[in-house]
Amino acid sequence: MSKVKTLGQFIIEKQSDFPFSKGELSRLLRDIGIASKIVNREVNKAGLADILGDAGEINIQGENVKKLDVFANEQFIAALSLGGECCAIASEENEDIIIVNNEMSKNAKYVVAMDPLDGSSNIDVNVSVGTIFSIYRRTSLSGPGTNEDFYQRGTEQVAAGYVIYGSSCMLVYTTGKGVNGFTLDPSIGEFCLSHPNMQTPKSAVTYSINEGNYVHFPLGVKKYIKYCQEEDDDTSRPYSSRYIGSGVADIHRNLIKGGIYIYPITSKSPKGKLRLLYECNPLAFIIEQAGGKACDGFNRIMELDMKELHQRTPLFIGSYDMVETASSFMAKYSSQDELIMTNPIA
Ligand code: P6P
Repeated sequence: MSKVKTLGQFIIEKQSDFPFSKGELSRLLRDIGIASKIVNREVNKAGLADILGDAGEINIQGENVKKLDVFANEQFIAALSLGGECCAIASEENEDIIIVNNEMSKNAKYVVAMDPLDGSSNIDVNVSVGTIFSIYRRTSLSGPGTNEDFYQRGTEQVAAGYVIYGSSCMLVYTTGKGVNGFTLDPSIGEFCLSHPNMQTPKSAVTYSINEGNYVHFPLGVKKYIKYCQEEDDDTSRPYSSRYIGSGVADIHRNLIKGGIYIYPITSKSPKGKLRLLYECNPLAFIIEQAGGKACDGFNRIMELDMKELHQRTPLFIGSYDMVETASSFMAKYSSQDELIMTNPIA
Protein backbone atom coordinates (compact mmCIF):
# COMPACT_ATOMS: atom_id res chain seq x y z
CA MET A 1 0.00 0.00 0.00
CA SER A 2 1.58 3.32 -1.08
CA LYS A 3 2.56 5.67 1.77
CA VAL A 4 1.59 8.60 -0.45
CA LYS A 5 -1.51 10.46 0.75
CA THR A 6 -3.17 12.50 -1.96
CA LEU A 7 -5.02 15.77 -1.39
CA GLY A 8 -8.29 14.01 -2.15
CA GLN A 9 -7.64 11.27 0.40
CA PHE A 10 -6.56 13.83 3.01
CA ILE A 11 -9.64 16.00 2.47
CA ILE A 12 -11.96 13.02 2.88
CA GLU A 13 -10.03 11.83 5.95
CA LYS A 14 -10.37 15.27 7.56
CA GLN A 15 -14.04 15.63 6.63
CA SER A 16 -14.90 14.23 10.05
CA ASP A 17 -13.51 17.51 11.47
CA PHE A 18 -16.77 19.01 10.23
CA PRO A 19 -19.50 16.76 11.68
CA PHE A 20 -22.32 18.71 10.08
CA SER A 21 -20.65 18.99 6.71
CA LYS A 22 -22.12 16.94 3.92
CA GLY A 23 -18.89 17.17 1.96
CA GLU A 24 -19.50 20.52 0.30
CA LEU A 25 -16.28 22.06 1.62
CA SER A 26 -14.37 18.93 0.63
CA ARG A 27 -15.69 19.20 -2.90
CA LEU A 28 -14.85 22.92 -2.99
CA LEU A 29 -11.24 22.21 -2.03
CA ARG A 30 -11.17 19.47 -4.67
CA ASP A 31 -12.37 21.95 -7.31
CA ILE A 32 -9.59 24.38 -6.34
CA GLY A 33 -7.04 21.58 -6.58
CA ILE A 34 -8.19 20.70 -10.09
CA ALA A 35 -7.93 24.29 -11.33
CA SER A 36 -4.49 24.62 -9.70
CA LYS A 37 -3.17 21.66 -11.70
CA ILE A 38 -4.45 23.18 -14.95
CA VAL A 39 -2.92 26.58 -14.15
CA ASN A 40 0.36 24.93 -13.15
CA ARG A 41 0.52 23.18 -16.53
CA GLU A 42 0.20 26.53 -18.32
CA VAL A 43 2.62 28.33 -15.99
CA ASN A 44 5.19 25.62 -16.72
CA LYS A 45 4.98 26.17 -20.46
CA ALA A 46 4.44 29.94 -20.35
CA GLY A 47 7.91 30.43 -21.81
CA LEU A 48 7.03 28.28 -24.79
CA ALA A 49 3.46 28.97 -25.70
CA ASP A 50 2.43 32.36 -26.96
CA ILE A 51 0.73 32.84 -23.63
CA LEU A 52 3.45 35.28 -22.52
CA GLY A 53 3.21 38.98 -22.71
CA ASP A 54 0.40 41.38 -22.06
CA ALA A 55 -3.08 40.41 -23.00
CA GLY A 56 -3.39 44.02 -24.05
CA GLU A 57 -5.92 44.62 -21.33
CA ILE A 58 -5.67 46.73 -18.20
CA ASN A 59 -7.27 45.10 -15.15
CA ILE A 60 -9.29 46.93 -12.50
CA GLN A 61 -6.07 47.54 -10.57
CA GLY A 62 -4.81 49.56 -13.54
CA GLU A 63 -2.12 46.94 -14.22
CA ASN A 64 -1.18 45.37 -17.52
CA VAL A 65 -2.97 42.03 -17.66
CA LYS A 66 -0.74 39.13 -18.66
CA LYS A 67 -2.46 36.39 -20.58
CA LEU A 68 -1.74 33.95 -17.75
CA ASP A 69 -3.65 36.20 -15.35
CA VAL A 70 -6.67 35.91 -17.59
CA PHE A 71 -6.21 32.17 -18.05
CA ALA A 72 -5.84 31.49 -14.33
CA ASN A 73 -8.87 33.62 -13.50
CA GLU A 74 -10.95 31.77 -16.08
CA GLN A 75 -9.82 28.34 -14.85
CA PHE A 76 -10.69 28.97 -11.22
CA ILE A 77 -14.02 30.57 -12.09
CA ALA A 78 -14.88 27.62 -14.35
CA ALA A 79 -13.86 24.99 -11.77
CA LEU A 80 -15.76 26.73 -8.95
CA SER A 81 -18.82 27.30 -11.16
CA LEU A 82 -18.97 23.71 -12.41
CA GLY A 83 -18.33 22.27 -8.93
CA GLY A 84 -21.65 23.66 -7.70
CA GLU A 85 -20.43 24.35 -4.15
CA CYS A 86 -20.03 28.14 -4.28
CA CYS A 87 -22.66 30.77 -5.09
CA ALA A 88 -20.36 33.74 -5.72
CA ILE A 89 -16.70 34.51 -6.42
CA ALA A 90 -14.67 37.66 -5.74
CA SER A 91 -11.50 37.92 -7.81
CA GLU A 92 -8.67 40.44 -7.99
CA GLU A 93 -9.21 40.40 -11.74
CA ASN A 94 -12.89 41.39 -11.60
CA GLU A 95 -14.27 44.68 -10.31
CA ASP A 96 -17.58 43.11 -9.26
CA ILE A 97 -18.35 39.73 -7.74
CA ILE A 98 -19.15 36.88 -10.11
CA ILE A 99 -22.55 35.37 -9.35
CA VAL A 100 -22.58 31.62 -9.95
CA ASN A 101 -26.23 31.21 -10.85
CA ASN A 102 -26.43 27.77 -12.40
CA GLU A 103 -29.01 25.38 -10.93
CA MET A 104 -26.55 23.63 -8.60
CA SER A 105 -24.78 26.72 -7.28
CA LYS A 106 -27.38 29.37 -6.66
CA ASN A 107 -28.18 27.99 -3.20
CA ALA A 108 -24.66 26.80 -2.45
CA LYS A 109 -23.37 27.40 1.11
CA TYR A 110 -20.02 29.01 0.33
CA VAL A 111 -18.42 32.01 -1.38
CA VAL A 112 -14.80 32.10 -2.57
CA ALA A 113 -12.43 35.09 -2.78
CA MET A 114 -9.24 34.71 -4.77
CA ASP A 115 -6.18 36.28 -6.29
CA PRO A 116 -5.88 33.91 -9.24
CA LEU A 117 -2.28 34.75 -10.09
CA ASP A 118 -0.43 36.86 -7.53
CA GLY A 119 2.94 38.26 -8.60
CA SER A 120 2.06 37.88 -12.27
CA SER A 121 4.55 40.61 -13.25
CA ASN A 122 7.20 37.94 -12.56
CA ILE A 123 5.83 35.46 -15.10
CA ASP A 124 8.00 36.68 -17.95
CA VAL A 125 11.19 36.33 -15.90
CA ASN A 126 10.45 32.82 -14.64
CA VAL A 127 10.00 33.75 -10.99
CA SER A 128 7.52 31.79 -8.85
CA VAL A 129 3.95 33.09 -8.82
CA GLY A 130 0.94 31.97 -6.81
CA THR A 131 -2.81 31.70 -6.33
CA ILE A 132 -4.40 32.75 -3.03
CA PHE A 133 -7.92 31.70 -2.00
CA SER A 134 -10.29 32.24 0.91
CA ILE A 135 -13.59 30.48 1.63
CA TYR A 136 -16.50 31.85 3.71
CA ARG A 137 -19.98 30.57 4.49
CA ARG A 138 -22.46 32.86 2.74
CA THR A 139 -24.35 35.21 5.06
CA SER A 140 -27.24 35.73 2.62
CA LEU A 141 -29.95 33.13 3.17
CA SER A 142 -30.46 31.86 -0.38
CA GLY A 143 -30.54 32.87 -4.03
CA PRO A 144 -27.68 34.65 -5.79
CA GLY A 145 -24.62 35.51 -3.71
CA THR A 146 -24.20 39.17 -2.72
CA ASN A 147 -21.34 41.59 -1.94
CA GLU A 148 -22.36 41.38 1.71
CA ASP A 149 -21.41 37.70 1.68
CA PHE A 150 -17.78 38.93 1.36
CA TYR A 151 -17.97 41.71 3.94
CA GLN A 152 -16.94 39.38 6.76
CA ARG A 153 -13.91 39.54 9.04
CA GLY A 154 -11.06 37.14 8.33
CA THR A 155 -11.90 35.30 11.54
CA GLU A 156 -15.04 34.02 9.74
CA GLN A 157 -13.06 32.15 7.07
CA VAL A 158 -13.81 28.41 6.96
CA ALA A 159 -10.74 27.67 4.84
CA ALA A 160 -7.86 29.48 3.15
CA GLY A 161 -4.85 28.52 1.12
CA TYR A 162 -2.38 29.29 -1.59
CA VAL A 163 -0.79 27.50 -4.50
CA ILE A 164 2.83 28.29 -5.38
CA TYR A 165 3.93 27.61 -8.95
CA GLY A 166 7.68 27.32 -8.39
CA SER A 167 10.44 24.71 -8.68
CA SER A 168 7.58 22.44 -7.68
CA CYS A 169 3.87 23.17 -7.45
CA MET A 170 2.59 23.19 -3.87
CA LEU A 171 -0.87 23.69 -2.42
CA VAL A 172 -0.90 24.84 1.22
CA TYR A 173 -4.20 25.22 3.07
CA THR A 174 -5.93 25.35 6.43
CA THR A 175 -9.49 24.76 7.61
CA GLY A 176 -8.63 26.03 11.09
CA LYS A 177 -7.15 22.69 12.21
CA GLY A 178 -3.51 23.37 11.33
CA VAL A 179 -1.72 23.92 8.02
CA ASN A 180 -0.83 21.16 5.55
CA GLY A 181 1.23 21.34 2.36
CA PHE A 182 0.82 19.17 -0.73
CA THR A 183 3.32 18.88 -3.55
CA LEU A 184 2.16 18.05 -7.06
CA ASP A 185 3.58 14.79 -8.35
CA PRO A 186 3.42 15.30 -12.12
CA SER A 187 3.94 11.57 -12.73
CA ILE A 188 0.53 10.83 -11.23
CA GLY A 189 -1.06 14.27 -11.55
CA GLU A 190 -1.89 14.36 -7.84
CA PHE A 191 -1.09 16.74 -4.98
CA CYS A 192 0.58 14.56 -2.33
CA LEU A 193 0.96 15.39 1.37
CA SER A 194 4.59 16.53 1.72
CA HIS A 195 4.45 19.06 4.59
CA PRO A 196 2.08 17.80 7.32
CA ASN A 197 1.16 20.18 10.18
CA MET A 198 3.33 23.11 9.06
CA GLN A 199 4.61 25.36 11.88
CA THR A 200 6.58 28.55 11.28
CA PRO A 201 9.63 29.25 13.52
CA LYS A 202 8.78 31.65 16.36
CA SER A 203 11.72 33.82 15.35
CA ALA A 204 14.22 33.92 12.49
CA VAL A 205 16.69 36.10 10.65
CA THR A 206 15.04 37.06 7.36
CA TYR A 207 13.10 40.22 6.57
CA SER A 208 11.25 40.82 3.30
CA ILE A 209 10.33 44.35 2.24
CA ASN A 210 10.80 46.50 -0.87
CA GLU A 211 13.43 48.87 0.49
CA GLY A 212 13.17 50.90 -2.70
CA ASN A 213 10.19 52.57 -1.01
CA TYR A 214 12.24 53.37 2.11
CA VAL A 215 11.87 57.17 2.05
CA HIS A 216 8.08 56.82 1.97
CA PHE A 217 7.79 54.31 4.82
CA PRO A 218 6.33 55.24 8.20
CA LEU A 219 9.08 56.08 10.71
CA GLY A 220 8.33 52.89 12.66
CA VAL A 221 9.12 50.79 9.59
CA LYS A 222 12.32 52.75 8.90
CA LYS A 223 13.46 52.20 12.47
CA TYR A 224 12.63 48.47 12.28
CA ILE A 225 14.67 48.11 9.07
CA LYS A 226 17.65 49.77 10.78
CA TYR A 227 17.13 47.39 13.74
CA CYS A 228 17.29 44.42 11.33
CA GLN A 229 20.55 45.79 9.89
CA GLU A 230 22.36 46.42 13.22
CA GLU A 231 25.24 44.18 14.37
CA ASP A 232 24.14 42.19 17.42
CA ASP A 233 25.40 38.63 17.97
CA ASP A 234 22.90 37.85 20.73
CA THR A 235 19.98 38.31 18.34
CA SER A 236 21.81 37.07 15.21
CA ARG A 237 21.60 40.48 13.59
CA PRO A 238 22.08 41.78 10.95
CA TYR A 239 19.26 39.72 9.45
CA SER A 240 19.20 38.67 5.80
CA SER A 241 17.07 40.64 3.36
CA ARG A 242 15.12 38.42 0.97
CA TYR A 243 12.48 39.98 -1.32
CA ILE A 244 11.31 38.21 -4.47
CA GLY A 245 8.51 40.61 -5.39
CA SER A 246 6.08 37.71 -5.46
CA GLY A 247 4.24 37.69 -2.13
CA VAL A 248 3.26 34.02 -2.16
CA ALA A 249 6.89 33.02 -2.76
CA ASP A 250 8.26 35.33 -0.03
CA ILE A 251 5.62 34.31 2.48
CA HIS A 252 5.95 30.58 1.65
CA ARG A 253 9.73 30.75 2.24
CA ASN A 254 9.22 32.64 5.50
CA LEU A 255 6.50 30.17 6.58
CA ILE A 256 8.94 27.29 6.24
CA LYS A 257 12.19 28.94 7.37
CA GLY A 258 10.85 31.79 9.50
CA GLY A 259 10.95 35.48 8.71
CA ILE A 260 8.83 38.58 8.37
CA TYR A 261 7.23 40.08 5.25
CA ILE A 262 6.15 43.71 5.40
CA TYR A 263 4.19 45.74 2.86
CA PRO A 264 3.47 49.02 4.71
CA ILE A 265 1.79 52.17 3.49
CA THR A 266 3.84 54.12 0.93
CA SER A 267 3.18 57.28 -1.07
CA LYS A 268 2.08 55.13 -4.04
CA SER A 269 -0.07 52.91 -1.82
CA PRO A 270 -1.38 55.19 0.96
CA LYS A 271 -3.57 52.38 2.35
CA GLY A 272 -1.04 49.65 1.67
CA LYS A 273 -0.84 47.68 -1.59
CA LEU A 274 -2.14 44.26 -0.67
CA ARG A 275 -5.84 43.43 -0.61
CA LEU A 276 -7.53 42.44 2.63
CA LEU A 277 -10.14 40.03 1.20
CA TYR A 278 -8.17 37.76 -1.11
CA GLU A 279 -4.53 38.27 -0.09
CA CYS A 280 -4.07 39.36 3.53
CA ASN A 281 -6.92 37.51 5.28
CA PRO A 282 -6.18 34.08 3.75
CA LEU A 283 -2.43 34.47 4.31
CA ALA A 284 -3.11 35.64 7.88
CA PHE A 285 -5.35 32.59 8.55
CA ILE A 286 -2.58 30.29 7.36
CA ILE A 287 0.25 32.00 9.25
CA GLU A 288 -1.75 32.12 12.52
CA GLN A 289 -2.61 28.43 12.16
CA ALA A 290 1.14 27.81 11.70
CA GLY A 291 1.94 29.71 14.93
CA GLY A 292 2.81 33.06 13.36
CA LYS A 293 1.18 36.48 13.44
CA ALA A 294 -0.33 38.93 10.94
CA CYS A 295 -1.24 42.57 11.56
CA ASP A 296 -1.45 45.94 9.82
CA GLY A 297 1.23 47.30 12.14
CA PHE A 298 -1.28 47.83 14.94
CA ASN A 299 -4.32 45.55 14.52
CA ARG A 300 -4.77 41.81 13.88
CA ILE A 301 -5.45 41.43 10.14
CA MET A 302 -8.29 38.93 10.66
CA GLU A 303 -10.19 41.39 12.87
CA LEU A 304 -10.18 44.26 10.38
CA ASP A 305 -13.64 45.21 9.11
CA MET A 306 -14.30 44.58 5.41
CA LYS A 307 -15.88 47.67 3.89
CA GLU A 308 -15.20 47.27 0.17
CA LEU A 309 -14.35 44.35 -2.07
CA HIS A 310 -10.84 45.45 -3.10
CA GLN A 311 -9.95 47.14 0.18
CA ARG A 312 -6.21 47.51 0.79
CA THR A 313 -4.31 47.19 4.06
CA PRO A 314 -0.72 47.34 5.24
CA LEU A 315 0.60 43.85 6.06
CA PHE A 316 3.16 42.64 8.61
CA ILE A 317 3.18 38.83 8.52
CA GLY A 318 5.41 35.97 9.61
CA SER A 319 7.25 34.66 12.66
CA TYR A 320 5.41 35.59 15.83
CA ASP A 321 8.29 37.29 17.66
CA MET A 322 9.42 39.22 14.58
CA VAL A 323 5.96 40.64 13.92
CA GLU A 324 5.70 41.52 17.62
CA THR A 325 9.03 43.39 17.44
CA ALA A 326 8.08 45.23 14.24
CA SER A 327 4.74 46.19 15.81
CA SER A 328 6.56 47.56 18.86
CA PHE A 329 8.52 49.89 16.56
CA MET A 330 5.23 51.00 14.95
CA ALA A 331 3.77 51.70 18.39
CA LYS A 332 6.84 53.65 19.45
CA TYR A 333 7.51 55.70 16.31
CA SER A 334 4.31 55.76 14.27
CA SER A 335 0.59 56.03 14.78
CA GLN A 336 -2.43 54.53 13.11
CA ASP A 337 -3.24 57.85 11.46
CA GLU A 338 0.33 58.12 10.18
CA LEU A 339 0.77 60.76 7.51
CA ILE A 340 1.98 59.07 4.34
CA MET A 341 5.15 61.00 3.80
CA THR A 342 7.41 60.96 6.84
CA ASN A 343 10.51 63.14 6.86
CA PRO A 344 13.22 61.00 5.31
CA ILE A 345 15.84 60.20 7.92
CA ALA A 346 19.52 60.19 7.00
P1 P6P B 1 6.29 45.81 -5.18
C1 P6P B 1 2.53 41.32 -6.41
O1 P6P B 1 2.05 42.36 -7.27
C2 P6P B 1 2.29 41.79 -4.99
O2 P6P B 1 0.92 41.96 -4.79
C3 P6P B 1 2.88 40.82 -3.99
O3 P6P B 1 2.78 39.51 -4.41
C4 P6P B 1 4.32 41.27 -3.90
O4 P6P B 1 4.95 40.93 -2.67
C5 P6P B 1 4.19 42.79 -4.04
O5 P6P B 1 2.98 43.03 -4.76
C6 P6P B 1 5.33 43.40 -4.80
O6 P6P B 1 5.09 44.80 -4.84
O7 P6P B 1 5.67 47.18 -5.05
O8 P6P B 1 7.37 45.59 -4.15
O9 P6P B 1 6.74 45.46 -6.57
